[in-house]
Amino acid sequence: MTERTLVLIKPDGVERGLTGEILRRIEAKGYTFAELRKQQASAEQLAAHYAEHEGKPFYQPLVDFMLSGPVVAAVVTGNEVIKGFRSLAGATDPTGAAPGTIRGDLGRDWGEKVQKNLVHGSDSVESAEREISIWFG
Ligand code: RTP
Ligand code: MG
Repeated sequence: MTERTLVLIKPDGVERGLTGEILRRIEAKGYTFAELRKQQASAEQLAAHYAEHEGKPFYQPLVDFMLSGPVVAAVVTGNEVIKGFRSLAGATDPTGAAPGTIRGDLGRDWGEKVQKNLVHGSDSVESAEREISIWFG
């Protein structure tokens, strides 16, 4: 089924010059960019985006990290793209993420309070619609 998902290239990915490499992998997989925009996230956007994590120990370090530089936000479309992009991204912890994935090939654990794992992808149809409205209105 054709779906859309919200992908973020997090500040570590933009800062390390990996935007092109990450977008290339998504496009090479056969997905399409319906929207694509580099932007500085606002505190309000991040509070909404990460509401499910409020109260967890990594919440404030995560928000601070996401505010530390620009992100690239994209609406990506394709058949089963929600699951497919998370498969491309790999496991949350870049140290354990499988080689061949974005996090496995390009990410590592920096020993910091939050996992700087390069990308975000929505985890369900409901999350995708909610997150797309946060980032693209
Ligand atoms: P995402 O939402 O970014 O696509 O990643 P995910 O589903 O794999 O991970 P999730 O559990 O939703 O966590 C959101 C983001 O919080 C950071 N995190 N750091 N213990 C830690 O250091 C830790 N745990 C989570 C990561 O940036 C993760 O992607
Ligand atoms: Mg998540």
